[in-house]
Amino acid sequence: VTVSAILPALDEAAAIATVVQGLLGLVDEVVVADNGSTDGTGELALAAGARVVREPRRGFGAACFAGAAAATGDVLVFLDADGSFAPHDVTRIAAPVLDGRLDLSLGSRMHDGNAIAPWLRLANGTLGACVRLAGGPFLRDIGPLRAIRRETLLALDVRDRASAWPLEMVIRAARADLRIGELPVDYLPRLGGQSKVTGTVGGSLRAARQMSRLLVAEAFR
Ligand SMILES: Nc1nc2c(ncn2[C@@H]2O[C@H](COP(=O)(O)OP(=O)(O)OP(=O)(O)O)[C@@H](O)[C@H]2O)c(=O)[nH]1
Ligand SMILES: [Mg+2]
Repeated sequence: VTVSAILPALDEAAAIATVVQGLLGLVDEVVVADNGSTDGTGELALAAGARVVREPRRGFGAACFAGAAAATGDVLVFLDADGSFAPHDVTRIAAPVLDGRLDLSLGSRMHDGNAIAPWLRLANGTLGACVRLAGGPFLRDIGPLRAIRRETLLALDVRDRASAWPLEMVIRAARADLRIGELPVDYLPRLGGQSKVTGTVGGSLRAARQMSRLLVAEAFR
């Protein structure tokens, strides 16, 4: 069984080489899905030993999907490209999928020791409750670090190509009665560069709007 790490990346030149190098010995393939970076992220990733897939269509989900489509591994592990996750947690999150205990393994950032903004905590608590209402397990976080078999993911047919991609994956997995579990993971400050999503007001509002829209659509499905 082979594992591909997938890193959606938009202008992460300050972090990408370190993140790629930290993963190279741990997984079979590191795929960087470069979402139109203009700061040399793609070139740096290639030089660091990653496979680089270019996805011109903007959006977190578009990049994740392009990475998944191009990956050759049986199991895919998604994580942010900014250095906010530790390589040892990538191994820990992949393990339950590799040994067949879970279909979707999630990293939860919501535990003591991690600096989580109160509103991020609130937002993820709310999303966890929504997943519960959709028939899934109780989750403390809907975070980006997660592992799933490639075949399983493609069969879920996740449609969102922006910030609701991670939430939609979890809701579809719950609806399909897949085994979903979460483990606490470290959440580190980004290694450098600029925040695009929850570190900015505009990015947070955009993500919140996209996720609310998805939840409404799913409620009527
Ligand atoms: N492909 C793609 N990736 C994105 C986009 N926006 C953010 N990303 C990537 O998604 C990951 C998460 O984005 P961040 O900007 O780190 O958002 P965040 O983790 O909520 O905010 P920070 O606290 O600043 O790290 C990073 O790897 C980004 O490079 C986008 O539109 N397209
Ligand atoms: Mg980040």
